Amino acid sequence: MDALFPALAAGPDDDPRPALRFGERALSYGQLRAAAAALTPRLAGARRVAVWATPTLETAVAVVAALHAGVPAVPLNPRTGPRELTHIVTDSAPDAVLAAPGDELPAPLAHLPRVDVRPEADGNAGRGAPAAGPPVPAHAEPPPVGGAAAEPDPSAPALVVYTSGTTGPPKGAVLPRRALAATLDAVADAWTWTSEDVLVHALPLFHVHGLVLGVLGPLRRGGCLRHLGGFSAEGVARELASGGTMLFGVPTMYHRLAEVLGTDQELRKALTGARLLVSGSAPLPLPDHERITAATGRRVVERYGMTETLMLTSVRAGAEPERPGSVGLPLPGVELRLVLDDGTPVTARDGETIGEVQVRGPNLFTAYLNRPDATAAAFDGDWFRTGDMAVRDPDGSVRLVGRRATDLIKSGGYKIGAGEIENVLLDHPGVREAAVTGEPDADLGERVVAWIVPSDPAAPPTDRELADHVAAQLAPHKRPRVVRTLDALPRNDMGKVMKRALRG
Ligand code: MCA
Ligand code: AMP
Repeated sequence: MDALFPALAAGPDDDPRPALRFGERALSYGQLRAAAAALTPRLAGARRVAVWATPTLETAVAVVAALHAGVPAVPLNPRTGPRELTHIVTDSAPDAVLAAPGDELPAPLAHLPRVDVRPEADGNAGRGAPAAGPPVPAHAEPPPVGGAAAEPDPSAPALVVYTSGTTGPPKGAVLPRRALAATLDAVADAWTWTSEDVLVHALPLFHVHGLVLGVLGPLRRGGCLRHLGGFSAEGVARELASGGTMLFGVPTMYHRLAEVLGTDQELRKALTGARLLVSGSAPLPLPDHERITAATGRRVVERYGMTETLMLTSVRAGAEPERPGSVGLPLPGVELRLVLDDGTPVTARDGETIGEVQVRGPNLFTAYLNRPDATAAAFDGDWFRTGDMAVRDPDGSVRLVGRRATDLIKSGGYKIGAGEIENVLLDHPGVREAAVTGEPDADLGERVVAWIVPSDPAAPPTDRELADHVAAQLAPHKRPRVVRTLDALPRNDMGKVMKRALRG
């Protein structure tokens, strides 16, 4: 724990600065240390724990406590439907679920022992009361109750984060402690991120962007996080105008800010005054870049990463990228190459030759949980294949130009597999055939489009019915935004659906 969060070990108990603030609720470093320490004895020896990852203080405390106990945490999207949740819980087999008291947990979690997380438990004014309740079932010899867990090995798993692939259900990327430390130090170097920084964001806490960069990042620096609970331009303006120094967001959020900047004086002032605006998870379109720069004089810094690799490249704070659309240079410690289809590495930095991005470094995941086949397929020797296609400019910076797989959709910054949605649509009695594609969308980057052949052409299911069906089984961000009905799907001689022929 000390190795991951030196400030949490060293912070004086009476340092009044908040480490974490969610709305009106805040914890200082001393209080966070006490809250995590109160939970640790209950987790010690568990093989894995799930965290009901609402955008709250409880989630941050739960993850810090799990890291303290040396127990890998599996963050769960609280809006995940039963089908996907059952898969994740069966696959990751957690020994317990950590949640805020009073949060109602759905049926797929009902069999798990529950650990209530109480950040402000009585007496936690820097001391911490032991959490009530029995310890969760142990798989390893726990350390003595109340004793500090020994610092786990840097290669030990810290988090298991589920991420969608082209087909089948999401896979759990096992992220070692070393990867968290390496990526957070690398971006700190690129962004001159220090303990003085106050990060503002509204990202969900069940993905790398919001959880690793957005919560563990400030804690590793000894700085501060202010989480908005939910995204709004008003919240961003308020927090940046009152001490926030950095903003993290997905392009959809920056797009929504750009939409209102012209008329929102407060927001314009707040963004102008921020030290650093960082976008990632998907490409930030040039018109949004330009609108923000025109209104504030600030350039949004783009960085590129992946659940499996954490952060790979970034434009450095204060640097002017050579070409628009650049995601910057490989971060310290990251080795990055482009590879042609025939396996030849690209040596030219001509801004033209397109190859697949392959990477290696201390920032990488170790495996997909329970999926040695998928893990092996993801690597070319010891290079991880990202599936992203890019060119390199003469200064070495990377520009992403597309993805190898057409069956992966990025909507609102979420990665969505076409296959998982197709399988759910096919479960609907009104659907005979289904294919899912992504279409450009000014707000979401891409929107999910479902092409269906109805079982009964005279009475096709409504768009709303299908969207609700997917939202309920998987998660709301996976629901189709557009449904198109066809007599038959276009197929090639092999019977494979020709998705490139499906255009609106
Ligand atoms: C509408 N809604 C529905 C339905 N229709 N709910 C259920 N069933 C339906 N049929 C609801 C939505 O749930 C939501 O409710 C509201 O209508 C609006 O939905 P939406 O259009 O999706 O917009 P949004 O909810 O405002 O979301 C935009 C967002 C979000 C805030 C930008 O997409 C987001 O948080 N994205 C972040 C993704 C992210 O963190 N990605 C990182 C992974 P309600 O208003 O109640 O919510 S990538 C990563 O980690 C790598 C490492 C990287 O590089 O970063
Ligand atoms: P995820 O699997 O959700 O972690 O998403 C990772 C993917 O998001 C990458 O493989 C890229 O395709 C995409 N991505 C992340 N950051 C950027 C960025 N700054 N620009 C373009 N695409 C990005």
